[in-house]
Amino acid sequence: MLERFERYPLTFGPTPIEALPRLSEALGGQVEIWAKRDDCNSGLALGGNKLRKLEYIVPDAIASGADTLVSIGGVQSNHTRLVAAVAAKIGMKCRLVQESWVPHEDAVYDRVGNILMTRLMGADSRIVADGFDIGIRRSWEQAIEEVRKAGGVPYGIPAGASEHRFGGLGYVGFAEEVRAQEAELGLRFDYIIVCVVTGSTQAGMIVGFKADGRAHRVIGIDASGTLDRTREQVARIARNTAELIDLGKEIDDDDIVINPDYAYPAYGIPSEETNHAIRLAARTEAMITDPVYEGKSMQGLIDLTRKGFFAQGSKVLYAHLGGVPALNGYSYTYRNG
Ligand code: 5PA
Repeated sequence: MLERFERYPLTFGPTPIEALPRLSEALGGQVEIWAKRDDCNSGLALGGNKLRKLEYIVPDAIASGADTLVSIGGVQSNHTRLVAAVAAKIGMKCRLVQESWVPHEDAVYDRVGNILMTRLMGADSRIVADGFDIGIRRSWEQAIEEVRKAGGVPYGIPAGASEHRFGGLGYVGFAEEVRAQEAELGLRFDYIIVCVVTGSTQAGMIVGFKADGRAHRVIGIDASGTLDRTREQVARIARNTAELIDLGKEIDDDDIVINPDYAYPAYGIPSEETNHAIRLAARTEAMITDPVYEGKSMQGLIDLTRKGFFAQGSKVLYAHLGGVPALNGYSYTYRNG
């Protein structure tokens, strides 16, 4: 479905799918839990889901004649870390707006993890006071303007690369990759669990799995806490992406499944249950998840399994999208494990 789109390789290739037998057992052993390890997808600054998206955006950035990538996220944004990585790798400059998305107090929050790596890679990263919002931001538009005024040639990449017209393509590719791996493994997954915030990861998967009738089996676990906006953004990106690739099928409202039950108390703040989920995945499978994104989708996976949401014998694929560096900003929370 993606042959006619140019891709600039930033990843190692298809990511591994592995069984999680000890986690499955800890949750009752009635459901088979597997993980697709997009957290291990690249040698660029620890990798993660953004690189799949950026592979389809970089050719356009290079063709535009730009010399500076301009993007936006929170202080501990994984996305801005990976835009900084890509800029370093392709020899461009990088200007980042880091908004104060998370009302979180930790002495080293703005010095460790993602932002530390971002600075190491030479990005011009500036923290601003604005709060959480997944949409197109004034501060980002201003940064683009500033680069231009200073004589640079900016290329703008919005939050999570989601509102970019090619932002959904990477995760269409994920679905194609899963289908090929299913053929090799001789199985078929009944559900895919994915964390959703700015939307293009889930939107791409919905389009990719629509092709084999499984769009509604992609269960988005909201971590934004702003469900209506996220849902609207996922729907719009999915429909635009379906049109872009000539899918030949309409994305229906029923294809978009987002569960809002695990985003509490707020974006970037883990609940007790999130922390329990992070510990369980770590102690059964040594699979590390973070308090902002994957810990919440892990919480959803655990709770839905325990509640019997997945029929006995189901095979559930947890998409691990990365995000571990942010854990360092929560060192006090996990000081005793
Ligand atoms: C992010 C996003 P989407 O934004 O595509 O819905 O993906 C959600 C998501 N898991 C899931 C991890 C590890 C993520 O980093 N991160 C954002 C960031 O700035 O890092 C875009 C919000």
